[in-house]
Amino acid sequence: PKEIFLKEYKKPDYLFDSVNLEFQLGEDKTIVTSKIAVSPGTEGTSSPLTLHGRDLKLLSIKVNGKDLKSEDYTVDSRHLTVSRPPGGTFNLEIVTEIYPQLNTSLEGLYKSTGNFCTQCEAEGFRKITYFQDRPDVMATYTCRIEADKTLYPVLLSNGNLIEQGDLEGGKHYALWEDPFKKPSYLFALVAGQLDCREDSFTTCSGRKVTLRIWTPGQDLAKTAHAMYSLKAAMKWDEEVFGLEYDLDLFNIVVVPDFNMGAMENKSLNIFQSRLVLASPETATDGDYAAILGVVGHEYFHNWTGNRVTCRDWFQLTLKEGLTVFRDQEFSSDLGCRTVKRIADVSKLRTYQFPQDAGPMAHPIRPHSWTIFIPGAEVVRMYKTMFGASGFRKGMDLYFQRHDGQAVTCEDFYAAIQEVPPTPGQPVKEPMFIPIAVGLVDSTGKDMPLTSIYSDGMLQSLTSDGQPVFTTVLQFNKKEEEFIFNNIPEKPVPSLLRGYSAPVRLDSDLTESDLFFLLANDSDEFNRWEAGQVLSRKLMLSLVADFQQQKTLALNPKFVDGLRSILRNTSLDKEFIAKAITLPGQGEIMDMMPVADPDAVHAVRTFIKKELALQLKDDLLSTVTNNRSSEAYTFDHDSMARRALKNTCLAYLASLNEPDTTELAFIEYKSATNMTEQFAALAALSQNPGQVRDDTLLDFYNKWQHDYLVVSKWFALQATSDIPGNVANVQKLLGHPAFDMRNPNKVYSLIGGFCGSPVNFHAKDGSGYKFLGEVVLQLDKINPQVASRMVSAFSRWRRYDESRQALAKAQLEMIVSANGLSENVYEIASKSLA
Ligand code: DPP
Ligand code: ZN
Repeated sequence: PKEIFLKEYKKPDYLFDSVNLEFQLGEDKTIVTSKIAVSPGTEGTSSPLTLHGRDLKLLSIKVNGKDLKSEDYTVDSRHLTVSRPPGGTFNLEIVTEIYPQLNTSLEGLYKSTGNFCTQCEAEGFRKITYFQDRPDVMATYTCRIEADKTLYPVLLSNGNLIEQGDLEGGKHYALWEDPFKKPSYLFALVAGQLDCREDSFTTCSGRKVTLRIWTPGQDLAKTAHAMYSLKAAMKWDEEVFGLEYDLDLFNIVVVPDFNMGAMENKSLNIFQSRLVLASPETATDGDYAAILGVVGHEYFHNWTGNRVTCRDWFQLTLKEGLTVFRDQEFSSDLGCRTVKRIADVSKLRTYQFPQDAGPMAHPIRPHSWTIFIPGAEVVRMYKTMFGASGFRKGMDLYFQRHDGQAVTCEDFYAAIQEVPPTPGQPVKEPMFIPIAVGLVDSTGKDMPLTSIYSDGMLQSLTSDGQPVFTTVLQFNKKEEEFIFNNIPEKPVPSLLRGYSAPVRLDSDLTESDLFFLLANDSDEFNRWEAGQVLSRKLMLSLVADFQQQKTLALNPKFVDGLRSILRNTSLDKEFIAKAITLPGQGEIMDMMPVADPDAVHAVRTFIKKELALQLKDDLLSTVTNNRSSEAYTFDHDSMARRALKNTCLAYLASLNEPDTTELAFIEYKSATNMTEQFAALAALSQNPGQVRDDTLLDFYNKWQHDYLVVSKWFALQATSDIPGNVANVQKLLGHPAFDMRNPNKVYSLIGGFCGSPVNFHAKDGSGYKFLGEVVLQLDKINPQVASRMVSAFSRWRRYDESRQALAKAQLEMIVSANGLSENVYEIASKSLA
């Protein structure tokens, strides 16, 4: 397969001014009629018109109402080319036949549990009809849907409902019109038996918007939190960015089978179930937070992605980086900023492959698109450099210039940078790395900062005579010196506050500096980070000991440091939970020249148990003091309480002593919400044995009717570190509740397994063999999902020679398989290259 490179960008030869679609949805086939008003592009008016298309049966093609003669067009498995289009504007009418019932790739039009739905990003629209399926072709659309009224009472598409009515033969129709120009990847259609929760939101200019969340009736009660999230997002975007919703209707549809987390189709967002449906009994705090973030994310795309879209897929970060940044800010404003930042930075650090179908994951091909830039971090640096109001002015200018256009990342940066710097904040070009710094005195207080020398210039840091306590140093060169003036004593520097730039920081801070920052830094993020740096150093040195078969021993200062955090009642409870959590195994392996999963696992387990032993009394009292009999609420304080309690319980249960097991069991039995019930189950299932098996079975029996909870149950077992877990996961593939066609279940069970280092990287290669076989099976069903799974192999060179050979053999087996999809071939072959 040929890769597409950025430098090959060429404007489209033809423009599509309007697109009128008609769908006749049927039980074994669907007929799609597409009428397009075409006009010549700025270049090449006499060129052939080439349209993309896949898995389509062409029934007819007309130009200006007349059937095209067979010598006037060609069709192959990827394209339809009209050899000599008439000069000037013309009408093109194409009729195709498609088979949504057979479409297990979940791209284009397909059926999910009896309902029709679409997924067109990135290149799904070409599986519906022949089209210039690229984001810089923007058109207004109408969509007429015809279907059986009993089977598909609800018919939805983008924009406004213009007309609906009954037809002969038990059918009915609906006609939708979207007044905003959009690329084909934002087209959506839904038809089926759905009920809705309805609410409304009045925008800042007084427009009343109807909000509907559609799902099968039995799940309606579980949509309250998503509706709350949507209204909060609409309000936040007005307040923070001055961005108002632009239509009278906003729909969200829930589908159980969906490749991605969710999709921002204009006014008709489609979500996989777990990112909408929640009740205290069935969803965890993590699920509630994910729903808030993703509902916000998709809504925010209405401006960053839809009104202003990407010129081509190399610009993906233009919409995704910016929109992730926006949803992170939204969640921070509604919850706790420090805790959210810690969670996002951890995600950034442990990002291995997108087992999570969240908005950060972009498994789209061709992969030369997705050179992963942590786009949100780049946007965040701009905000740090220009300040909130400068950044906002830049954003305003961006929308003012580019509304209705398909643009590039450069267009975005140009708008943001054009805004003049605020007085007292001279801006240097090019500005790359903003490092936020504070200096902490010996009593633990921030020193007032008044001025610095840099580049031989004296720069005042005070504004209105008020000293600052954190300043942003802008690094432009390989080496730079900053001299702080008027510093009365030797400070401990607090560097990269709030993780102001996505860099790996090496410093000569001593161990005692780090313990001091852990205990004192006013920047909570850096307080957490000091603990993480200490943990990473500790883990790496113990890994070396383990590899040399030395006895492992824990530094008592480390235990004391964590104890004082645990006892500090002035700290936020969720912060404490994060601060006493060790870095993940992947993070430590990343820091080793040759990743050694066995050593890292042994060391992490050792430290966990040792901490549990030495802090047992504190952990026990924290668990008991953080019980609550109040009904579940989604607010930061309650979530923080549960997070702290659950973290302590996991430590305790790792001891595998009768009293700690009993405690976890009591928590499991008495829990009244999924957050605590699931955490107790997870705590118990750390230790192989009868209690583990019985509790897992009990949980399944309790929740087998709820496929989202069952997915959690799969994930918990899949990610387990218990020895020889591959056999168990293999067995679960055959479990009646597992279904290879449902991406969420695949991500839970197979993705979960690959994300857990000890068993996936089992020395005997059993984990690799398992994945190799599953990928081939999965590829026949859903190439996009299969390609996500195969990417677990992509870092095989990081391991020892014997593991390398085993993983390589699987990759070679995959690339040589017959009938392999391009998606999987691309990732597997690139991994081998
Ligand atoms: N465009 C989609 C989203 O942002 C991709 N998952 O959610
Ligand atoms: Zn997105």
